[in-house]
Amino acid sequence: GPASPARRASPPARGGVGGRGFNRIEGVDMANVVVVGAQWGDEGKGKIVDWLSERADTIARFQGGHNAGHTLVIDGKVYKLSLLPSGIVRGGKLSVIGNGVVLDPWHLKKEIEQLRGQGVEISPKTLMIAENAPLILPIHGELDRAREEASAQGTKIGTTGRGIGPAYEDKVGRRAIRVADLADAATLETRVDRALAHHDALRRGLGMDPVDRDGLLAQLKEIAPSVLEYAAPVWKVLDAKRRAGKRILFEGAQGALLDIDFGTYPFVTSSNVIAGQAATGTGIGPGAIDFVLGIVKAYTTRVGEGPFPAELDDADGQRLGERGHEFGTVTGRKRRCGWFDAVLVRQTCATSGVNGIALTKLDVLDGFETLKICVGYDLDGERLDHLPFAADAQARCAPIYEEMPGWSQSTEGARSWAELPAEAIKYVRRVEELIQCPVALLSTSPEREDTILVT
Ligand code: 2SA
Ligand code: MG
Repeated sequence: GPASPARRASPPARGGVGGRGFNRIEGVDMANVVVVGAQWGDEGKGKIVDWLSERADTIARFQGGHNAGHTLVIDGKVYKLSLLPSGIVRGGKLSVIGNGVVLDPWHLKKEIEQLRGQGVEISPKTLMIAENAPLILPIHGELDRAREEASAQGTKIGTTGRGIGPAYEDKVGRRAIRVADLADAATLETRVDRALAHHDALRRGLGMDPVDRDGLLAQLKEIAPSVLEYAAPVWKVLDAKRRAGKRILFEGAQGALLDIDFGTYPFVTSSNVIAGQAATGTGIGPGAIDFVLGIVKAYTTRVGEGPFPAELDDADGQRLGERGHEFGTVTGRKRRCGWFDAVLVRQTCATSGVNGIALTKLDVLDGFETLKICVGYDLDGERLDHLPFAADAQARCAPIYEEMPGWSQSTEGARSWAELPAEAIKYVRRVEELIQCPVALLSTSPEREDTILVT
């Protein structure tokens, strides 16, 4: 299998193969691949997903909403996506938004118009949206932001303010308005009334005005055709694709440490982010997933609040942020930076069943005299090899570091192992060992060609 220890024992392939394709990654070819961020998001999924999407027939989003932010650079053109699957910018692909996504119809319309303005063709043949996907309404964003503002320091989540959490709450609370509901005026009214009975009570508690029911209904009726045009039974479409042997790429957003169950709760997003969600978030069985690719940055970053044991607030952290251009694409927020935390990545590789990782932004570590890797936590004198769930314990976890010599040469743009200094190769190998998962590829710059495949 792709993760077999025997394969890892062999030395790395010499001589890069440039950007010629993923066909040389064992297990990724001929497979339905799930791409997940294995840290707190911003691991560099965009480039990898774009690369893989070229070889896929269908690209599916399965969780999150427009809180994601993928930047794609294709032939020198920059495309910014936050809701639509990355495959949309490549012709001849089907892009689907699964039921696991929370969909803001107004944002959808805006993103489609923006991409069309850049020459991207989007039609119901190239974009399908699950009829059972719940909607994000303006009231969800309002509630999200009002709660954050009302929260005392220490309890703020640092959300993107896009209404993600409140929309998922309504889904689980069985009062969401779903894509299919837009098609029938009577259903829509019933659903809106049900949702507002809840929201008006909440808003009163926060000192907000009640929702303008008729205004909301009018807005929904106006936007409905823009969504319904793309509505489809996505599970059925994917089932047919699967039977026809078409390759499906499942595109994750955020990162596994933001997972609602396995992340640093409550400082998480409101969806399951881990790989299993690719199945429930689209309506395909787990057996359809052949390979899980975890995207891992060579150090650690986090946006928003919450625990971060390996965080640096010194010159090293500053340097990682500057060299790595660590600012969010969605909100422009400065990201918190720290050393590579092998404990957390080992954990996310386990919970997502990662078969291989793509290690990104190695070049950001160029020039450090000494590098540190977090290999365990000290909790009140006891050594832990995982992050406990209890918040008080998490807060007291002190990182245990292992030091490695850095390298002075530049690895930026390296396309083969031969171009990497020995210390960089050692670093990569140590990462593999510690996370108990093979490195399937190494990305050394945002350019697609600057990638080393480990075969
Ligand atoms: P929310 O808005 O309810 O999902 O916020 C809850 C927490 O989740 C964090 N969050 C993110 N952190 C990093 N990246 C995110 N999205 C983009 C991505 C990032 C980008 O997928 O790459 O490039 O802008 C993302 N989305 C949510 C958020 O900071 C809160 O801590
Ligand atoms: Mg991002």
